[in-house]
Amino acid sequence: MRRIRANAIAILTVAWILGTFYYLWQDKPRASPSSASQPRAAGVKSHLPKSVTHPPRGEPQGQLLGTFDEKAYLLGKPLRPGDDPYREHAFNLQESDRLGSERSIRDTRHYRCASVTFDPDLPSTSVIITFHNEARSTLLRTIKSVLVRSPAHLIQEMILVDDFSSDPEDCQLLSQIPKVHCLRNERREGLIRSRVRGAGVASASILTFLDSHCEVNTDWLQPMIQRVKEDRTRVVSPIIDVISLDNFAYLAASADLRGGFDWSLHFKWEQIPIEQKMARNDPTQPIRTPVIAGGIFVMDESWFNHLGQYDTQMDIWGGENFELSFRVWMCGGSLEILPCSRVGHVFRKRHPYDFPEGNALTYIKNTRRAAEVWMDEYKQYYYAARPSAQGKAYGSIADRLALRRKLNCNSFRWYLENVYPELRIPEQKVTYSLLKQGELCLESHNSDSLRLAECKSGSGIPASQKWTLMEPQIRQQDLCLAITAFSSGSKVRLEPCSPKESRQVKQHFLNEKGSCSSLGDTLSKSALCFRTFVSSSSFRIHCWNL
Ligand code: LR7
Ligand code: MN
Repeated sequence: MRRIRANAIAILTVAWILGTFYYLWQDKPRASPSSASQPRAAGVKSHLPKSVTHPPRGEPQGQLLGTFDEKAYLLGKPLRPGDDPYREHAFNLQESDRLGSERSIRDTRHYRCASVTFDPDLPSTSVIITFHNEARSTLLRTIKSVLVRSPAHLIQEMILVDDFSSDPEDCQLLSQIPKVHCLRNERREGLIRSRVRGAGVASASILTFLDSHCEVNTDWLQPMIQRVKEDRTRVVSPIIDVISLDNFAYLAASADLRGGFDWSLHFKWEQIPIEQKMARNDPTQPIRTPVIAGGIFVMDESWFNHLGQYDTQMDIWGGENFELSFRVWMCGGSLEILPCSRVGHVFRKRHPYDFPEGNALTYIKNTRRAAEVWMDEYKQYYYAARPSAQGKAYGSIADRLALRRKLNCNSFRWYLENVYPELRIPEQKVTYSLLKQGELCLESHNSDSLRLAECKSGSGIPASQKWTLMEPQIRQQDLCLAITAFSSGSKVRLEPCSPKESRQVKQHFLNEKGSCSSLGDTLSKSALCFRTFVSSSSFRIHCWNL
């Protein structure tokens, strides 16, 4: 009996010593934060717990990767001595390779997140990662971090979409990892069509999108799946931590930010409005966001399909996050950032890949499509902020307009009033126009009919002769010029403005033969001269059929 008790004490003592050593080893300081000036890095905050994330205890590491030969994969593409480590990927490849495929990172969540609980029966997700010429070490770390830091039963599969990278093996070899599938595009498609392709083969009821150079943090997945399970119309993102592109240090991002934009459709992180910040007494609560950054989010699969996936005529990179964000909000859903979910991302200063149509033109095409389909009359501010977009090709948007009609979505004005009231609307220029035919001017009569009357000038111009060009309509207060039918010679009348009414689009009135390039031109009988006063002394002239 005494011997048994002595043995038990000895075993307990050894276990205690080993435990202490493990604790001390686990808690040793990590690499110091980089000096890279990342916009969102808030530095390591004092309230953050000191713990670091580790693989779940007892998970056999060998089994996670199956037959996949990690060393051979990474050594297959070494950085050659003397090569610029930033050249190919716009981050320090040498540092990334040196780190290996897995490392401990600081748990950057607010400490209260650790006690949040989740439903025991959360549904599983398909993780979709598209990439074009991603570095092997960052891609593998993205995948491994998901496998190691997610409850295994929540990861149904990981779908890699290789967007025509130079080396097909970058992707193919990874499909030896259990749950990992690899699809390869036959030609470069860009991230938007690639994601739609990946989503098309996903078998789980929830989709999770990730960039190809991420590292997910402790319990990143459960908060997002929980919110989407409760309400499928929520589209949720984590807080996106910063992985230094120079030394790959993992830095906590501020938890007080949301996604915003300016009128040129340039994404930016911005402070949560002060009233909302004051009202936040629980740091684990979701943050409503007008737009998401775009790369890292979780969305119900049936909701993704119902809402029209993505605009697949957008190319390569850019703009799809606005299109998705406007669509989600305006068609009955919501966007949130969940502070208890953290995912690191390597932010870069340039694109390391080529754009077949050029970077600027591609961004313009994509954002123009988003503006034309979703921004109604407010797209004029987009064009004012990005004049170079005018006249650039953007393809047909008929399908997306039909989708918007089918889904019966709210107007952009609704979005501005209800979701993003902080976005300042540029001051309306008091520009008005006269619609002139010969010596006569178009004027409204008895509020809804039109006639030609003697032109007034200066301060004597009556409201009935003042017209405003609010792309794509010509307005007088809430009434718009409209053709009555789509045949030539159709009458023009005044009717209530409707952003969805294609008979009100100004292009219908355009007289292609009319030439009124200067003020003194004699106009044909059927042409109207539309003078837009840019300032008191200069104006532009357009021609129209009446
Ligand atoms: O032709 C391409 N094909 C691709 O598959 C070009 C890119 N890609 C892949 C690429 O390998 C990467 O995995 O698409 C992903 C995004 O491209 P990045 O990482 O070069 O760009 P980014 O980090 O600037 O991307 C942000 O903006 C994009 C706009 O189209 C997308 O929405 C990205 O998903 C988005 N990334 C994030 O939101 C992560 C957080 C960064 C921020 C802000
Ligand atoms: Mn990225």
